[in-house]
Amino acid sequence: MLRTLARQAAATVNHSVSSNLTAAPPAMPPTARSIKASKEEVRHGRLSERNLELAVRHLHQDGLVVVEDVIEHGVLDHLNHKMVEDAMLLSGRGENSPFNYNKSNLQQDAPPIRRYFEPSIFLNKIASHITTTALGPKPKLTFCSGNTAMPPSDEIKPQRQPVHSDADFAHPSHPFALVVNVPLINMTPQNGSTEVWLGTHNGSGLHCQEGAHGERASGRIKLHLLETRRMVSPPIQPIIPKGSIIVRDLRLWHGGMPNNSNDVRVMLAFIHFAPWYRNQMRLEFGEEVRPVIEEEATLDVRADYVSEQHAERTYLDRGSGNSYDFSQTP
Ligand SMILES: O=C(O)CCC(=O)C(=O)O
Ligand SMILES: [Fe+2]
Repeated sequence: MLRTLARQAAATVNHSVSSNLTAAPPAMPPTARSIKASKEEVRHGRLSERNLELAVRHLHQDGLVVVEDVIEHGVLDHLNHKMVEDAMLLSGRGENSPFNYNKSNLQQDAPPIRRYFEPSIFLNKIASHITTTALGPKPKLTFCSGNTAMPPSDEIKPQRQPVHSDADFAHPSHPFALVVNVPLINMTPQNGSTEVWLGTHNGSGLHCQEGAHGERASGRIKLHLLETRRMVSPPIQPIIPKGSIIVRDLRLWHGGMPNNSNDVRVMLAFIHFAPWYRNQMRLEFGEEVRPVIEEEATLDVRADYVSEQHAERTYLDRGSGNSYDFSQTP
């Protein structure tokens, strides 16, 4: 009986995926939709009603939207300088580096101390305007990290990740989490712009995946589904100008790509979970970050504080993507 119910449930979900998969092929290759924020919008930390409508529409339809001209370049450069140094250090740990799927893609946290905690990056208001509109007021911020695509070196041969969903656990079939990505430099196919499979958030779930959470290669999308989906809407590697934010549905199929440039490509990743979603992770920051976070009214930031020295000493030992738990309590 239970088995039958489970099969029926799977069939229901599969139906929406397959209708998604068998739609007529588009005349044009898909493109990531982007919006340009005006100076006014950035100053007020809010998009106009028209741009906000576009942002939520693209998120709904494609599972991804880019907003350009949101973050000032100087603050990105300051953080990038430090994170590139850190990336070299982490990468030097080889087998013990916090890599996701392969050693050319590292899980990398930003230094969680006041000197690098720039609110326009970590608590970006345009990003929150979009996520609060899509998910409801006060999304929980419980994940604050980054993905670094390493360039070729004697030790590192850049490799692509398998196409996967970061939602590698049983999850709701309606939007529950949005990833805010902030690349610290221009992101292009040459330096490993993330491959994205637009529209795959709808109807996706565990039934599309192989590799359970906790395995090194978890959340991989089944190959036959990729082949079918490719006929409808092939994957793309968008060009994302520095200063942009990307908002992506956590369920979207995607994969880190080889970085064949000479530059380390750091892309920060923050997850805004819907206010009703009972994710239990917590962030850790140095004590001097506390006043900045306590002023934050739009997001529900779940954080603990330690001395700045302790934060600085320990943040590079936090582990790879699999040490995080994006699921919710019952
Ligand atoms: O680095 C990227 O472009 C994406 C990395 C990623 O998706 C992951 O590690 O889960
Ligand atoms: Fe991922």
